Amino acid sequence: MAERFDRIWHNARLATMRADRPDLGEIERGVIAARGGHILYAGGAADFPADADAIERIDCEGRWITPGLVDCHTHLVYGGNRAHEFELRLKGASYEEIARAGGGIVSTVAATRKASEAELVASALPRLDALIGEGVTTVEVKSGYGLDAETEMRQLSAARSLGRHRPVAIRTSFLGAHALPVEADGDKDRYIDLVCKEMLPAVAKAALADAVDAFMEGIAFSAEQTARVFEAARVLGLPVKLHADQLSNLGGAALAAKFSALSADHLEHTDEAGAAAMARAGTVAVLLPGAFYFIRETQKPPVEAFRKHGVPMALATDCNPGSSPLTSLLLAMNMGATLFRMTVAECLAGVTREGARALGVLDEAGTLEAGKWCDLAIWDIERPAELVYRIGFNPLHRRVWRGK
Ligand code: DI6
Ligand code: FE
Repeated sequence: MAERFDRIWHNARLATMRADRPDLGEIERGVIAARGGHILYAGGAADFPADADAIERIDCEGRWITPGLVDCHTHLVYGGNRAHEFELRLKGASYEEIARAGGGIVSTVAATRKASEAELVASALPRLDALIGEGVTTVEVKSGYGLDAETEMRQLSAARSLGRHRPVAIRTSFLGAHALPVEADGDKDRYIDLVCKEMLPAVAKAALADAVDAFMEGIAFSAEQTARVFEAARVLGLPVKLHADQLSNLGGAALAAKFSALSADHLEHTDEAGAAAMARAGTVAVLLPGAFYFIRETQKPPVEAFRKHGVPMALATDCNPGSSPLTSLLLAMNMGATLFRMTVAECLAGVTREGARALGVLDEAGTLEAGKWCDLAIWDIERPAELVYRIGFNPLHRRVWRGK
């Protein structure tokens, strides 16, 4: 007996992004069939029954379909903004100077602590809508602007509730080790104790985080302090990620690899040994060209070493008020290509398959394959390179989340 589908998209060109196919895994005459929010078939029209039964059949008129995009690194939920710091930077101050002078992350912490959960949600929604408007269907959101248990949990809870306000999958990361709060009085070790012994267990108990992140940097935390956070995460069974080697090389990539991190992110100052360690551990390199651009970094991440060692590369917005006020994953792709010389295939994989891998959700998202969620982006383009090539133009025709 023939099965009945909820929806069939036909007359489409597919960029399946399947890892077992070359380039984009393109299918020229493609069909996607879904039921219950999942893809049941994504492949050539020739291998799909022309008379298949469906509640709705959608003629894509030759448009391209990619997997729904994945923004695997954002700080979408925060209070206030830092336009004023931007002005200071235009007068000559550097990102690190502002941070050391008590601005930077801790100024966003003050604004976030003052905001209610409803206010945090309300201010994040326009940013989320900008991402969604470009075909994003999965977004990672970090805490890290609370730096006390109560505010970190409020931030994570606001992040989770974004997924109830909009049709989008939200993954959360606890980033208590993002910066030292003012009340810690310069004592980083004691604050890390608090992160490991109080904040993280409370976050885990409330099931508010899917992963644990840290900022390992001169202006943030050391390798030893980061390792303590990762040990605590391991005890609680939570996967880890790391802001690594963004402003200097403290060996962040290697440390992330040592803890089998899902991803190491930024990586401008990573060396080849770090890349090799990541390859062995299967840790994804999440490249964030928006931050590179916005803080006018000149050291580029070692893309050639990642290629040589076979490190999967993802691309994300790093949307945050200080170093990357970016809410366009399409622009992040253009920057990945223009600034880091990533290829079109690498950029597209970076915002789909590899973004999903960096979140540990590759079994349910990131490619057009039977069994995964039916999250699609349907584009008014002639060739996939247009998604990377244009600047400030959005060719999204339709977005589908879980089959709708
Ligand atoms: N690296 C970054 O680029 C962001 N956080 C981090 O650890 C910056 C966050 C901010 O400046 O508010
Ligand atoms: Fe970040």
